[in-house]
Amino acid sequence: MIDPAERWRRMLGPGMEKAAWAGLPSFADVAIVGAPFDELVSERPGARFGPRAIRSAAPTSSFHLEERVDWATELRVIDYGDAPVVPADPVGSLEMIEATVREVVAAGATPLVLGGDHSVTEANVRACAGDGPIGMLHFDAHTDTARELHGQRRSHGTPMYRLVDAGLVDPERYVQIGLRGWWPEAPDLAWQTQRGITSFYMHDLHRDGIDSILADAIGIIGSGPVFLTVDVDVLDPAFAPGTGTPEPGWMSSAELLRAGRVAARELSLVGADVVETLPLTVEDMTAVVANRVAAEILTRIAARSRAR
Ligand SMILES: [Mn+2]
Repeated sequence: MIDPAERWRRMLGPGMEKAAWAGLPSFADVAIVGAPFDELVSERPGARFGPRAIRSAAPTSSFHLEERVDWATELRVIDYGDAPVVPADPVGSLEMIEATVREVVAAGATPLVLGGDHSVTEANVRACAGDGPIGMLHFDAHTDTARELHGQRRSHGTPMYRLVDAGLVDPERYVQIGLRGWWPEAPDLAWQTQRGITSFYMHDLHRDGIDSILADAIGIIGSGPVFLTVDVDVLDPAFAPGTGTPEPGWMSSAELLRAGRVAARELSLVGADVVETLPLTVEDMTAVVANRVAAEILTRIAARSRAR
């Protein structure tokens, strides 16, 4: 059994060592990790409550009607609990998130991280990328590739710049889907183009449809290792009102669920996250959608390992 309190003492307390019996069981295929962290948002705080809300939004069954896959019986999935974040310490908290995800990777399991604001993706990818670079499939209304936001290099608007700049994400194998709205501005977009990042805007999605866009994205990313990051603000606020920086203009829950499923089926995922869920109420609709995206990813990881 895992005792989260023990982890807090071990990772934060001076001189505290991991007990031999503690840590991640090495027999898990996938480990869920909560990253209850929102210190780096630019607008609405509250995504720290996301992991708990997504967990409590779980359906009663794990059998996928359309896929005929039961991820909970076909995969060995454990909930590894939350990373030991420290209130008001963004740098320390992100280090703790990275360290927790590293434990999962070291045990040979695939991490599925529930955020948390989007800055946690930097920690997740640092843990998953190895020597890097890896590919990335990124669903978001925003690029999150700013060099700085409000003068800050660490922000939920900068993780993708930092990951590409650090050589951990290969820009030629990095695809963004769902962009729209009012941010970022021309210089950041020029940087993206110059680095070879592929961007699909909402008008591309309207014109070509999600299946066509996904096929293009999968072709660009190829068969190498890839991290899947889903910012729920890619959904229209009509579907997911509980998020830090809502942006009207579509996409639908149906498209995102399908995208999560197809991506996890076709790509070699080394990790995934679902971020920016800011529950408005205990039974928040956004948490329900975020839970289902995570379940779609698990379903296809299960089907892939069945095929092996
Ligand atoms: Mn984002």
